[in-house]
Amino acid sequence: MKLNKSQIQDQNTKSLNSIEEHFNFTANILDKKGIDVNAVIKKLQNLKVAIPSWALGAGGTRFGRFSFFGEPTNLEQKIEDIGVLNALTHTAGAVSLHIPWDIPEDYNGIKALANSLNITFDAVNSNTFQDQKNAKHSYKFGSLSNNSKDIRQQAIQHNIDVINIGEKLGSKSLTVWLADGSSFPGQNNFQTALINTENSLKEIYSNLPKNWTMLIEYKPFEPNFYSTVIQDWGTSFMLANACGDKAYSLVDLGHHLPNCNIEQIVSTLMYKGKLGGFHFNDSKYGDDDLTVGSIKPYTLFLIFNELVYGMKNNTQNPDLAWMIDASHNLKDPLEDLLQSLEAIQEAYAKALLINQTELKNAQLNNDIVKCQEILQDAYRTDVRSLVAKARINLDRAINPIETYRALKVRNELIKERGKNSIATGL
Ligand SMILES: [Mn+2]
Repeated sequence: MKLNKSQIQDQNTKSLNSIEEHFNFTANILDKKGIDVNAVIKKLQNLKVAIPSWALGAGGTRFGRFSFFGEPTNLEQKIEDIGVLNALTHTAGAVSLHIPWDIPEDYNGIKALANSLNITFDAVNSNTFQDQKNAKHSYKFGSLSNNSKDIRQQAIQHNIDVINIGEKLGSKSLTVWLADGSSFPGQNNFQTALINTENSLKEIYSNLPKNWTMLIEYKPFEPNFYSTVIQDWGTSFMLANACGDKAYSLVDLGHHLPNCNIEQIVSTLMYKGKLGGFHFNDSKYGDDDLTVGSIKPYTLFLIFNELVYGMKNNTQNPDLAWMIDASHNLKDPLEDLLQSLEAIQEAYAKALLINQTELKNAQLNNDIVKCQEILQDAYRTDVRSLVAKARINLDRAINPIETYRALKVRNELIKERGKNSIATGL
């Protein structure tokens, strides 16, 4: 299934006049506030968010998995699905592969397909949280932290294999999320597990190609429920520093304990030049992997405020690898991803409206009320027409979900793939 420009433009004609009216109204107000609206739109146009290969089919919970009609059954179909998202939004121009779920069989074919849909290969993700088919050793009691040298070596080698796969596709970074930890007090020696992990990561790091980076995720709990070896940003930061200049921390929004101030973590890591990647999702209780912005949109905005500040002021921090890391149990995954992309663009746009000079002055004057007014004035602005304008400028859909539905994309996918197709993944 491939969408072409004329199909999208046909749909756009229905709402073009009203969106232009809406845009002119908003742009006029922002203009009077001294905001360069075109610069904001340019930034929105340039944002590229990677779609993870595991988010295109139905995701499972600990209790069950309800598959979705027309799921992609192979890597080619997953990339075609991202092509649909990209045709509608222009924001979904990258894929992040999970190995071994998505090992390409035909590298040239996959590269040519991605290229034809303007999709690049973002970070590759290793997996040592599951046992692989025919593996000699089990990761039941850990991988990079395992007490057994042979098991650690198998996990290290897997990460090196993932780097090699990524290199053939043009990826430039490896993301490591480690599920290692313990579920009961006394099960693990914390220091031994940490030392083993640090040494394993250093060995993987020494195998990184010259222009690659390594992104280290953290998470406080799950699948282990008592301790996780890399449980917080501090541990990730410490390990990244121990590895070297090409290692960075990766913030996943769902990987924090409730009420954690994620925006402050983002700020600190950017100041230290160590924020390498970002995984978007939303959650209420734990690592729920829900649609971006569906539960805590104001928090998302505050995080974007720090990201925008850091991208401007922290030249010591590299360009960020943006990715959606979500799972879909109930919604059509493509519709959910469109909602997430929209939420990211909206939060980014609102953060770009914050008058940083005024905010700085208010902070220096300890004018707390004014500080809040400045933030909330930006947050309360309806930026939907700006986000739509960014898409119109690139021949993309004014309303991606409406267009997706009007063009009956899911029906077409079911016709192509059948009702009982199942995507690889958990
Ligand atoms: Mn993640």
